[in-house]
Amino acid sequence: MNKPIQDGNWIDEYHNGVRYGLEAKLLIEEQSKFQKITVIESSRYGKGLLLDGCWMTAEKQEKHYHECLVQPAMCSAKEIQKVLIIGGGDGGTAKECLLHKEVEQLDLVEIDETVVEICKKQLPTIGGQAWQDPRLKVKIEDGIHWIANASSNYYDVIFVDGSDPAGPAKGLFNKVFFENCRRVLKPGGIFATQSESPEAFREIHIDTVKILREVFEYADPLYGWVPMYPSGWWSWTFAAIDNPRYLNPIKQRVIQIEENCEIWSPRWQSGAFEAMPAFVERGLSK
Ligand code: SPD
Repeated sequence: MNKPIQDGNWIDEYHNGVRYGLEAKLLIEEQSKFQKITVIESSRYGKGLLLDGCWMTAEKQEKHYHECLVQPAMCSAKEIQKVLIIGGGDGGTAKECLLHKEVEQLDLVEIDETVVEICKKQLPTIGGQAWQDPRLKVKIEDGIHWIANASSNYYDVIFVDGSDPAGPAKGLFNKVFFENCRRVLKPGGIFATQSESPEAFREIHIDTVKILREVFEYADPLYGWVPMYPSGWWSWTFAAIDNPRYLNPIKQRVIQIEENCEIWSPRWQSGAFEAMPAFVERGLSK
């Protein structure tokens, strides 16, 4: 992480001796208070964002990631009036949540104001109409401190849409943080977090699922693909208190949003929850 990312016409994320790259032009490189923010333009995936040299999103990739984080939770939680996003400064997670008309309050707590400003200007299609939606309230604060002080049993759904566990996102993978999320979640609610790649971040992935299983009564990872991320093989983990309701999308909610989805569908989701690789299954049972 944090190595130079430009090599001729290529922009790469370096991770454990492998380069994950796109043929692209560098548009912006800015050091914020927290991290290096890079915006590029590629012919394959359109404009994209990197934080500290790691791929975050791109115009023609974002649905691969955001739908898989958001729709299993939003289509299955008992209620979805009050929703919280920690991170998610590009607006993609908010856009997916706001497809649901039942949402009344969507709070987005992002540590880095510069990420929000740059994404609104340079990558406006990722957040789309979410930035103008009165249900969305953006709070520029450290999500880890914020959740520690939030009221108990308040949100129906909580999303953690952070970057990799280094720099400002490191604390988004620890037990105390997850315990606070559980406390703030209503009993019929669903917690969802990106849980890294089972290939490129094997230990982090397994540890994240294990910790979530200690903190919540139910927690299960779902596997999909975000081709621009290290290895392309990605995971999101869902957790709940009263029952593993994230496994069962509610038909009426699905009908409202399915036309907007490129990847997610109830059929895709049931396969993706079943797709746990054998080494993860073994790792979780140790
Ligand atoms: N290595 C990529 C991890 C990125 C997770 N978050 C992406 C932010 C998209 N909203």
